[in-house]
Amino acid sequence: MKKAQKQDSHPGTGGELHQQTNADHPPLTTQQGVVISDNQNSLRAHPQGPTLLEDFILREKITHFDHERIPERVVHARGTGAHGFFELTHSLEQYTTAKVLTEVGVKTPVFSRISTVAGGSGSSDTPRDVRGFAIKFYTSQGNWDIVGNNVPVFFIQDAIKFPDLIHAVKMEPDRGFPQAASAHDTFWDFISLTPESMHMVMWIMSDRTLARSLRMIEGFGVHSFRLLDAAGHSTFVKFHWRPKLGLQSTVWDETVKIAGADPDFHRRELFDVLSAGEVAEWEFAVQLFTQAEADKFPFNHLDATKLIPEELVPLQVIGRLVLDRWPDNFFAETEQVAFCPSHLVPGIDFSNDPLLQGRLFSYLDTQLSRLGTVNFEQIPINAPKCPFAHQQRDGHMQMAKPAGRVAYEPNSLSPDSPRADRTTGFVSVALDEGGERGRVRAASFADHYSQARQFWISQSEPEQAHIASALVFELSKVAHPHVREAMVSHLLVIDEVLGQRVADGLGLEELPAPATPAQPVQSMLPSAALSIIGNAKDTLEGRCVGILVADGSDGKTVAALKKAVQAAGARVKIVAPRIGDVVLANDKRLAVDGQLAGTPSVMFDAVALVLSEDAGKALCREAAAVDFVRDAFGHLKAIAADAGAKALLKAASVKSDAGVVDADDHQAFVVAASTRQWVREKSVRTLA
Ligand code: HDE
Repeated sequence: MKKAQKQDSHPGTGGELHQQTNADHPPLTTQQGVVISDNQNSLRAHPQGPTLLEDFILREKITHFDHERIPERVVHARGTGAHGFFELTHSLEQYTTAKVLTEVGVKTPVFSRISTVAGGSGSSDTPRDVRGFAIKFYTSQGNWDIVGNNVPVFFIQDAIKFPDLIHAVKMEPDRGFPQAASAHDTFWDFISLTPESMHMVMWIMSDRTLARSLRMIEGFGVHSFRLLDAAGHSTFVKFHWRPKLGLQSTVWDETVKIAGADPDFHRRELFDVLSAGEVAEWEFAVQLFTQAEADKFPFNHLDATKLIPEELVPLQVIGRLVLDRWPDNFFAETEQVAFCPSHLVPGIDFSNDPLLQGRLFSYLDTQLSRLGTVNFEQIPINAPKCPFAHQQRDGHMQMAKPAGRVAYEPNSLSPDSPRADRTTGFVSVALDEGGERGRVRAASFADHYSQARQFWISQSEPEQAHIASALVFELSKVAHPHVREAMVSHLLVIDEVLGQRVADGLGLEELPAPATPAQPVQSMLPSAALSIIGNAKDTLEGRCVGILVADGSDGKTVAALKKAVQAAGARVKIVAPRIGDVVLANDKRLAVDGQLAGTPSVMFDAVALVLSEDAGKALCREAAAVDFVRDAFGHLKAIAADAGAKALLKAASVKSDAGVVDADDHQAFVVAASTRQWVREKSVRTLA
């Protein structure tokens, strides 16, 4: 029989340890290919004796284990990756020779890694943090990496400040904490002394940094790049990608609880949906503009603390980015993937953004220390998928076997050795860079507050309250009063009301004087693209609904709710006081996906409570059940409840509103669950 396994007792084990052998399994070998006879016992002088140094099998296994870890990324250490493709739907041939941007219909394979910035690789998925969003396009002309973020601007204007920024946000060096959190003195000290970061501060204090799902964030290349046509003419370009499921964030209290309930919340969801055959999808767009147009912008587009409002340069959708396959091996792919903004293909070029210019050096340098060898490009996840040939040789971990005696160019000894090609090769834009050198910054980089104000005035009322409250939360963790005050003086310049609200939240008795901007703050119109709520989709697609049941629940109600929710594109999980099955009122059994105490409602976008009267009453004495309902209400989620669940609603102090519906009214539940109940918020928490 195929599955039959023979159990051997082993000499020296007294028979209490058993090794399973199976004729269908391949033999276990050493790295040298020698078949191992016993993988449970090391070689010993006698049953009570010492282990022998001679045991090369033990030494090989443990030596390899000892070296399993590589340095984690200096920043962006925690990340999640997936394979997929980029499909061009609209050609940019008028602007570029890059085939990836001109060959409509071609699906270019990609690998993308989405990461947090501040925490170590073992930190949780959901701190308040910018998300790195890097994409490696394996194009037919070589690898092209967009190493972007989920926020379109950055903290600083010049790469020389990056180590200071990261040192300030990471755990403080004397104490080794906090992990993955910006709410501490050194971060806000640095920020309060860096006015150029004010625009970014607005973004990170907004709910943009509290992503509900990696499938519900935007992506931005941040810097301006150039597209080059065959004649060498260049057009500036900014890259954007927007989630098909719409933007969605969690509320702060929910975010904090998710970190405890499931530190792998984001990666688990992506794993689950990709494994179930769903995909993550973004529409991929560009903003294109010329130097002449850029000269008229009221800011410098080479300054990465600025975005180009969509009202000024509209987005053109040119394709779609789809992630559809989880990697086979996390370490080999997600950990070893090495992104470098310097990886470009012909037809695309850099701009003079001083932040980008510094990055062009940093990434290759950091990969050398992280992956340990110049040959990291040969690791399968990093190698191009198009033909490549060069004269680079040797180095640690050379995996290839380049043949022949010629490893140089020009040569006359090898007629088929590779040669440079002027017609298809990479060309840089021809620019006159005349000017006076120096450690300088353009005067046009000096306006630090206008776009911060534009961001603030573009937010809806609940979003403004979240930003003000996030600032109060973060600054209340700062022990130095002068740092808190310095931040309030910046906020007063961004918007007086914002500054006042944060000052009130911090209990400042006297308002500090507003900071003095280097340039007058420009008056700007709100931009619709900047609000999350304004860009959320009222949909249940891609979301997850939890149904709380217990023994005696009505099976028909559960089945009908499940059907309606699934028809709206969401997943359903059954939660019950214990794992296994519950016995429904009709004596049928229903499989349970999550045990109540380990599956709080923060895991879901909306919840339904289907309980018998007895179970409803019994659960009123169960803190996990009361919290399940109270949190769903407090996190502004829709709640469907049947008659038996009414007692639990009461125990959780749930007040009736548009988001609390009858379990039989599926239509009302789907509508309410497709959004958050923003109007409820004022009744459940005090915001700044
Ligand atoms: Fe990075 N950044 N960065 N960065 N960055 C790294 O490279 C750096 C910046 C971004 O999933 C490092 O492999 C400098 C902006 C992402 O593997 C390092 C500056 C943006 C990732 C590095 C910046 C990013 C990194 C650390 C200031 C958005 C993760 C480990 C000039 C446009 C990629 C590594 C992945 C990673 C340097 C600023 C995005 C040290 C010097 C702006 C998505 O090379």
